[in-house]
Amino acid sequence: MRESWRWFGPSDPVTIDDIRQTGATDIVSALQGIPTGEPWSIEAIEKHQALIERFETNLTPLTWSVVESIPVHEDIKLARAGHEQYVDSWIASMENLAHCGIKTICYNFMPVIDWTRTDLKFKLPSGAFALRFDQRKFAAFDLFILQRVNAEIDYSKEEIAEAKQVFEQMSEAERQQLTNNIIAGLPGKMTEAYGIDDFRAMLACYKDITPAILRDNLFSFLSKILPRAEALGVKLAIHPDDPPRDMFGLPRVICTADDLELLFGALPSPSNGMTLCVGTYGSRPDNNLPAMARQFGSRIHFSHLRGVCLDPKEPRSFYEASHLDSDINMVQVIKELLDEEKRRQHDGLTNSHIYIRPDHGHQMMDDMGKTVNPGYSAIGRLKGLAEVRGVIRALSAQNMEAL
Ligand code: DNO
Repeated sequence: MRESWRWFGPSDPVTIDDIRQTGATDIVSALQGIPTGEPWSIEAIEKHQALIERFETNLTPLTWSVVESIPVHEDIKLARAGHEQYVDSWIASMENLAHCGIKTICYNFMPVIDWTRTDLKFKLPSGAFALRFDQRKFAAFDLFILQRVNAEIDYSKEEIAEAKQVFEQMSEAERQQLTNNIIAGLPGKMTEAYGIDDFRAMLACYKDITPAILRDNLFSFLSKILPRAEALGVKLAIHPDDPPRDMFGLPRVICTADDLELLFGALPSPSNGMTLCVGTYGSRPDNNLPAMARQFGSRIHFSHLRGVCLDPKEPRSFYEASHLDSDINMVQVIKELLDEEKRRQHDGLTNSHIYIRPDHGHQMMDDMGKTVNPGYSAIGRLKGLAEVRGVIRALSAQNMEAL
């Protein structure tokens, strides 16, 4: 298992020297300043790499090993005329990254929006803040702030009444905050930030795109990039749709084990892999995470370790819990990943390790007064990493004894 840590570049309040102290060995990063659809040049990649891999004797080295993410242009998702130029750019970025030795690439295929939360400061009983997705607030936004055309079709009468009540109880500032959280974006998102009119216009572009069409467009994109990825030894790791279900009438096609079976069945290339985002898949009660880790073991190149607690009364709502204390059996998930690594070693595979990172953490202690990237403050992630590291060490020691 290789412990990695996401770094958002020089503007990230958590610096590379801070990260060095966490004990993580690998960095997950991206060139976020480059507009979607433009290729990442070797020069730009090397410049970023030099910030991370700065060599100084007596300093523990860090390596930029995983890209999260190369964004996929909306024209590719829509298979619009002329989208091939964006596929070529994506391939060029991948080739240039491989040239610089970076061969694990996370990406996603969520239309219009990336990961979505309604609350960025949900207060836990401990006093720390967590990220939360509240289905009722989401519905209030969709129906009464965005006023999406035909949105009512997606909700029951009771849900609409409840959302109305939520909307009416919100202050103007709270409505604005909710709007920003949902459409202006969270750190690391791979889609544009929108104003409300642009957002409506983007949603309209997808009005005739069914899940089957979006899936075809994903498969067609992959059929163009996988042969090159395979030749370069690049491992692609698709990130699930977060939350894992259709939203705003937009189709989302990487949400469940069935979706993954379709993906790997259609395109069995060994480069066609996944990010096991435990928290994302785990925000659906019908996803069994340890079982998925086992079933798709050989496809997992990267894993976000994080847990969620679902609201028992409304299982589409959840908050991000402590890494080991959530609705998901994290110890069992980690055990499955370690077993997969053992299988790879047994089969003589050179790249047997799986990159893991503590995905999100609570905003706590000293970080509470600081400006942080929501979900990406230092102390909460450090706690998460330390907890999962303990599990990894304990399980690995047990494995050694069993030999
Ligand atoms: C959130 C992340 C997402 C993810 C992208 C992957 O914390 O999991 O931003 O990086 O969706 O492409």
